[in-house]
Amino acid sequence: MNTEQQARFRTIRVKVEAGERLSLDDGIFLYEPTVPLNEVGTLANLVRERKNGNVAYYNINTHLNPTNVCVYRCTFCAFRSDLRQPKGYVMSDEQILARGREAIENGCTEMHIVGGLHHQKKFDWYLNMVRILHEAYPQLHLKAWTAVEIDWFARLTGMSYKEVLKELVAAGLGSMPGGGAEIFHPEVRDQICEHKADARNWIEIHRAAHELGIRTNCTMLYGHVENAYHRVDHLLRLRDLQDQTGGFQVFIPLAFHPDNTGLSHLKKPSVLQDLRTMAVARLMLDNVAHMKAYWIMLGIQTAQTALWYGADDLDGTVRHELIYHDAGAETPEILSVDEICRLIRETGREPVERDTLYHKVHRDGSRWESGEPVAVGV
Ligand code: V47
Ligand code: SF4
Repeated sequence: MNTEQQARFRTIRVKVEAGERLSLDDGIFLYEPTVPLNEVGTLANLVRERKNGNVAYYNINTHLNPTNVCVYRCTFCAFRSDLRQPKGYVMSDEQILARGREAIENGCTEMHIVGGLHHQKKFDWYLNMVRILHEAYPQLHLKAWTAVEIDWFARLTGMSYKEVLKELVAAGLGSMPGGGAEIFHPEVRDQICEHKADARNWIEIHRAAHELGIRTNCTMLYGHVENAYHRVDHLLRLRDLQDQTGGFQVFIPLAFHPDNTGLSHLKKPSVLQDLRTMAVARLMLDNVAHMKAYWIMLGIQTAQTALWYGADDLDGTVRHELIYHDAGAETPEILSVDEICRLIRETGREPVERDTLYHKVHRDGSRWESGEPVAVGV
């Protein structure tokens, strides 16, 4: 760093130490490669430890992608299929219920459900899936449907976002995942997913969910055609909504995986970019309690390192993940509880099992119950 940059960094450090907010320009500055990653990481770790101490959270979860057939054609997506392509599939109710049974037998507390927007399936198909799973396995928390899917259901039915969400909650929906956010700025969004829900739709759906008491997650897909300005702008839009509602539980930066996508000429982001993005996000999103290092897409070693660059959560044991594995992720398809705890301890952090809503999980043999909310500092 030159002298001017050193002075700028000192000002940012003072702000972070005092718990003051960083600006758009501060965030863009922290992305400059000449600002040492270690310094940004150390600042992010300060906030991480202030909020979450030495704990690293994980959960025991499974994924369900009921169909990969999708009307949209996001250029970054390797998972989707056309209606008549051989790789297209639609799961039956029996297959879906079998996944629920398998989840319970394996001690899962959560099922993460997202998929394609099938050309011929009505809202009732998606709604019924939530209902049958919830009726059969009421203890399994259903974290289901991204804002892109909620927007699609509203288009299919003519209902408002809140009406759609209320029906899903009545059927058994527990919370919403953070997917579909990609990059909000239209300069990027128009290039990678021009047809699906835009930034305004995404934000309004999460606002509607928060107003109904539904907790949600938030994400950012980085490492493709966006630049530092687009990333920090995205984080600030999330921070603004969080100021208004407080409904986001965790932010998950999603590293782009190019294999088998319309952007396969791009390289996947480097470990340095992964760690810097985690750290800058931790620093900008001062009002979000948790940062998730999603090991499936970061790779295990980067996810472990990220626990010292702002992250306090490794997501879960995960079974049946398809979206990243279709796009070239080389991580295993599942980690055992022993492995995930060992990986956390290896970093010097203390593993704690949480449920989807960030309550501690207490286990007694094959039985489990959610306990107290995890403590989060300011
Ligand atoms: O919206 C799709 C991303 C998202 C690729 O809320 C890709 O706890 C990288 O949102 N390379 C879906 N990313 C996954 C998601 C998620 C994952 C884990 C936890 C949670 C949570 C949410 O996956 C999509 C898109 O942003 N995605 N294709 C790809 N080739
Ligand atoms: Fe469809 Fe989602 Fe893939 Fe976009 S990211 S093409 S909406 S499955």
